[in-house]
Order: sequence, then structure tokens, then C-alpha cells
Amino acid sequence: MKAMNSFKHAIAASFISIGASMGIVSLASAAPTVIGFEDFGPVGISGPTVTNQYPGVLFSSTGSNVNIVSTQPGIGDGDNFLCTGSPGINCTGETILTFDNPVSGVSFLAVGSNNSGVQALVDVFVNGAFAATNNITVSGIFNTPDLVDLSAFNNVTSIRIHDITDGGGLGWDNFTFTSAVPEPETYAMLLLGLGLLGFVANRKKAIAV
Ligand SMILES: [Ca+2]
Ligand SMILES: [Ca+2]
Repeated sequence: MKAMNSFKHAIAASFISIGASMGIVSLASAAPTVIGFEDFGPVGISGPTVTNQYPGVLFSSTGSNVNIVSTQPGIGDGDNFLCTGSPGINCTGETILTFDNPVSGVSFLAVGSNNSGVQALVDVFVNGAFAATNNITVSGIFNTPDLVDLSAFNNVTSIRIHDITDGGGLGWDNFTFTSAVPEPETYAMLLLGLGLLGFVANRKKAIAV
């Protein structure tokens, strides 16, 4: 009987680990959110201000700067990109993204570069605490967006783009991230595993009495 209980424990443990593995798989395969600003339609060089229009993330800036959607085909991906600056478009203002839940797989495009090399910086905050400052290095080829890859960071809660020195500033496009919130099937598998553990524990108690 003791051997039988050990066997059941092993089965329950296996189910939990299968559940956990599936959780990891479903986290990894969660579709990333991509914010490319195309849904605003053509808005001209100085379009609407982006703040909380996109689920999962809040856009902001400091001082008198605002996050403006701009239409200039051929510079970013599609027609529209984000330009943060004082009204009148200089695209040199600080851009802050604050995520509702921690995210992973963060990347975005730097667009409209005129000068090559490090032309901006981005601070990464993990679980609410400052983690690192990364260089934003661009090609200096105006119509070629440069990828800023922050996928080395997990549980990112905000990013802050600042110190833009590129001539005429830089725009931003295709903000991409994957939410770290578990999917329903992850919860289902964890509950199944817990249920089995409870069942085995009850069985063991009954036999002991
Ligand atoms: Ca775009
Ligand atoms: Ca520029």
C-alpha cells in the first residue's frame, strides 16, 4: 500500500510538472502586442496625442512634451509613428511607456535617423525598479528604421526613452511586448495538478486511519 501511495504521489507530481511546463509553453507562445499607430489613419505630421488608447500600456512624457502620432510614409513601418516633443514636432522629447502588467520580449523601432551612432538612451525598469540604461544606436539612414531590442529583459514594467541627440529628433514605431499574465489553460492545468494532489492526500489520510 505504501508503494502504491508513492506511485500516486509521483503521478500527481508529474501532472503538476506537466501543468507547469505547459504554462511555460503558453507564456512563450503568447501572441505579442504590436503598437504601430496605423489604426489612427492618416493624421498629417502632427496627429492625436497617444496616452491610454492602447490596452496594457500607458504612454506619457514629462515637461511640455506630448506623444504625438505623425504620418510620414516611408520613414517608419507603414505610414504612422510616434513623435514625442513639444507641439510643433521636434521629436526630441522623453517617451515613457508604463505597462499594466510586467511584460517580456520588448522591442521597438527608431525611425528618421539623420546621424549614425548612439543617438538616444532607453532606461529599462524591471518589477518597478531601474534595471539598466541601453544605448539606442541608429544607422543615420533616414528611411531605414533601426530595431531596439530589449528582449533580454523579463518582467519589464516601464521603459523611458530620453536624451535624443539625432538631427531633427527620432520617431518610434512598432512597440512590441508580450504580457507575462498566464493564460486560462495554465490555470486549468495548475488546478488539475492541485486537485490531484488533494485527492492523493485525502486517500493517504483515509488509509492511515
Ligand atoms: Ca507604424
Ligand atoms: Ca532625425
